[in-house]
Amino acid sequence: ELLRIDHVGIAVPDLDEAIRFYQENLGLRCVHQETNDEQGVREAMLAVGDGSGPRIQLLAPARPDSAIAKFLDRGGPGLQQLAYTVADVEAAADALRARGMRLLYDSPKRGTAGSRINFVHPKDAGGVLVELVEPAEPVHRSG
Ligand code: CMX
Repeated sequence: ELLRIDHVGIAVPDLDEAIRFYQENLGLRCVHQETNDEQGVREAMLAVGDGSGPRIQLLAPARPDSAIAKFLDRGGPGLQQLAYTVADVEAAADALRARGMRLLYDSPKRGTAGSRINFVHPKDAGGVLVELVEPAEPVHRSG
């Protein structure tokens, strides 16, 4: 069950430059930054407006063999993924597998801020890389 949009991920070549661009030109606010070694990314989460809605995630490659480096090599910067919040990433992945979609990982990996994540292959989701995010904090279903 997909509860809401968690974030939209945008691949960028230079994280600091992209944060500056979004802050100065679009008025977004950087609320979190980290490096995820397993995913090979440097990333930032940006809040829009009052911050209650989905975030914009900026993703820059931390190594040349990473998924983001490959994405940038292929088509340059741009929208890379659409991420949904789920309460239980294993259950959500199982449900999508049962509907014939390929999940990229057999078991969840670590995402932003201690979340647990998996992805649907873009070829099985209409050309969109779909991420499932189970936040570290339990999810409130009412929002
Ligand atoms: N969105 C849409 N389509 C995509 C895509 C994307 N982000 N990435 C690749 N594709 C398409 C390619 O254009 C290609 O299509 P064609 O065959 O028509 O040319 C096809 O998918 C390639 O598929 P592939 O060879 O199986 O896979 P790639 O080596 O290109 O890698 C993917 C794609 C999705 C498997 C890889 O990017 C991946 O493992 N992603 C998950 C991890 C990730 O994205 N990490 C960074 C974010 C970390 C985070 O969110 O915390």
